[in-house]
Amino acid sequence: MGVVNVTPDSFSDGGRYLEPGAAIAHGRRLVADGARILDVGGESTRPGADPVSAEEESRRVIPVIEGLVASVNGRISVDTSKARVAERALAAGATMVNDVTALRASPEMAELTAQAGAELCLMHMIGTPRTMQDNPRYDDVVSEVKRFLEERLAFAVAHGVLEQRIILDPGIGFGKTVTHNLQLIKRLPELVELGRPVMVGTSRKGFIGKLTGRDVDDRLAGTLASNVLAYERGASIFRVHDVAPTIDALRVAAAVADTNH
Ligand code: HH2
Repeated sequence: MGVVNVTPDSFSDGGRYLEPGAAIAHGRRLVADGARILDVGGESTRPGADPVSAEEESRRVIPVIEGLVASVNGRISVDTSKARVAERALAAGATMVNDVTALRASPEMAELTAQAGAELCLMHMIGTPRTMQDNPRYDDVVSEVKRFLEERLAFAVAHGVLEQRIILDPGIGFGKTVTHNLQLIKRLPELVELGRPVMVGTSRKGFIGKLTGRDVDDRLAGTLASNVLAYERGASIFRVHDVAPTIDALRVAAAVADTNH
């Protein structure tokens, strides 16, 4: 999954693709690089980010989704927690909703997604982007994230979303310390046990910066390592900014996994 951020303030590429033409060209490039899904977002979720209105978020993402639907061969996901934005994105041709609040911000998102027959990604987060990094605590982060995702999965299914359309995501960096993120990657098989595809979004995130001492523009090697380790532990969707190198890394990891002794 390639990231298309149509925002002025995303943590790694804010402001770069705010103009629709630039965002569409970027999405087309990511698909040419091998992305099968593009995740289009109009509101940053970086720690402390300011909320955006549904009108402004739609104004950012809808023209980009329309342009990508018309010009790329791949699934289009909308990264939003707002039902009004998701509704317009689905009408414009998106076929997946990526909701970092896992339907808690807009419970009506479930029916909307169900009616459209769209895929739905449910992600774990503590609090809101404004507050999530204020001293997050867990007794056991992996069991707590697992329990949360299990409950959200049941909620979505009870509201009509087909179980086979649901993807689960531990929410790397969303209300987690470096150690929490590492535990979630290390024990990813426990989340895979829930029986749904697991997506991970480690790309360029703060924990990689803390481990390597690298600035946000220089975290590709750390990002590749985290995705290969997540792949080995059963992740199947990798949300990244740098698609071509990620595909190379995963090809090598897959070849090792598939080789005969
Ligand atoms: N991470 C970000 C945004 N959306 N969605 C899911 N499901 N999982 C993630 O890990 C995830 C996500 C943060 O990355 P980015 O979009 O680059 O930054 P920003 O939120 O600042 O726009």
